[in-house]
Amino acid sequence: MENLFQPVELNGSITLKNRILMAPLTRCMADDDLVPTQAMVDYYARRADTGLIISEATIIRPDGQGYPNTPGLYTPAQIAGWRKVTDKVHENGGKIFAQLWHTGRVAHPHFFGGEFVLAPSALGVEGTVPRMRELNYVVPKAATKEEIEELVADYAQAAINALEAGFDGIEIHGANGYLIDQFLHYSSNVRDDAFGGTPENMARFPLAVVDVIVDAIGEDRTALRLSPGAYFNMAPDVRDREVFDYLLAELEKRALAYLHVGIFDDGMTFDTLGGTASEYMRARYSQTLVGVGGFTPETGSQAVADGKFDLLAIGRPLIANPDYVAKVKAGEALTEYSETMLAELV
Ligand code: FNR
Ligand code: 8K6
Repeated sequence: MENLFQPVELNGSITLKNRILMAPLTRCMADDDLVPTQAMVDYYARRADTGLIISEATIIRPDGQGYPNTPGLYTPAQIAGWRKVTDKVHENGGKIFAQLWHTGRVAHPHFFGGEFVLAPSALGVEGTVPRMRELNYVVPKAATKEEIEELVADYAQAAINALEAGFDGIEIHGANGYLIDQFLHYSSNVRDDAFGGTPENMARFPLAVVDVIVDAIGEDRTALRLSPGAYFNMAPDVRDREVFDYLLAELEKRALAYLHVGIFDDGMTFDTLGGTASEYMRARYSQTLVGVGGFTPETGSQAVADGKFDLLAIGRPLIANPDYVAKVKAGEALTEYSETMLAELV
């Protein structure tokens, strides 16, 4: 597993001390103003021996919220709260990116006192907000061109706020059926304007977000997570693959910090992709790729050795083992994750 412990440069710029990343993990533990708490400072600080921490998904503005107590990055108090997290992580020798989030059609007006939620098209999902079973998802309002422009600008502002809060960079949450992913799939995007109908149009909003953030904070500080296989809050469509083919070719022309596979289990194969999500992305993207989803240190190390991806993100095992990196280095047994661990920040 030596290869996991070698330092690595993110596209020639930011140097990480090892190849083990903390995957973004929503914990719903921010305070009622969506400000990070002291418990969150301690939780992240304990994991600073990973090569890079990716924060839990953090909303860019109020109408992006789809879960209780998820942190934000749009008020001075939220920025100040995150500053405490990033300072401690840096003090402990770590690096941390903020994952920027808007949940689109799985946002809920309950959280922000609004009248509607925005999405590419007025197509809702069945079901209820997790942990809030009384709240049914609503049918979203199709965003107007002006609303799309505002969203792009708000992503840029959140990225600027992230740097002000001391983050080393940002990862755009373009995965798991949230707003950006909703533009990229035919089952959630039936627009007939410049943002729908063709791969180029469906990739327009995601690429506009990437480019406005690159302009604001630099490509070496900008990363993106994508779920080409629709599997969460999303129904697959055979045509989706062309959209991701186009998007990945466009991303290959840029020099982002990294691209990240958004998946819970990278053992899943998708008929629409002709294999796993990481295989599909690796075949189309030659720069720094982060793999994730069901890996152990052994299988992750092997995948890196085989060139399947360059960096390994670890999610649930890092909830169960704050000292994951030290344990793996020392060859100690890892504590097994269980969902009951989500009740508390350790
Ligand atoms: C997640 N995951 C996730 N992904 C993401 O992009 N943003 C997020 O905020 C979250 N939140 C989240 C919370 C919890 C409790 C879990 C279990 C997962 C997905 C996560 O980053 C990762 O892709 C999966 O957990 C798979 O990796 P592991 O856990 O098998 O190493
Ligand atoms: C990004 C927000 C996440 C909020 C908490 C999620 C808790 C997830 C628990 C893990 C199990 C999810 C499996 C979903 C994937 C289905 C694959 C067929």
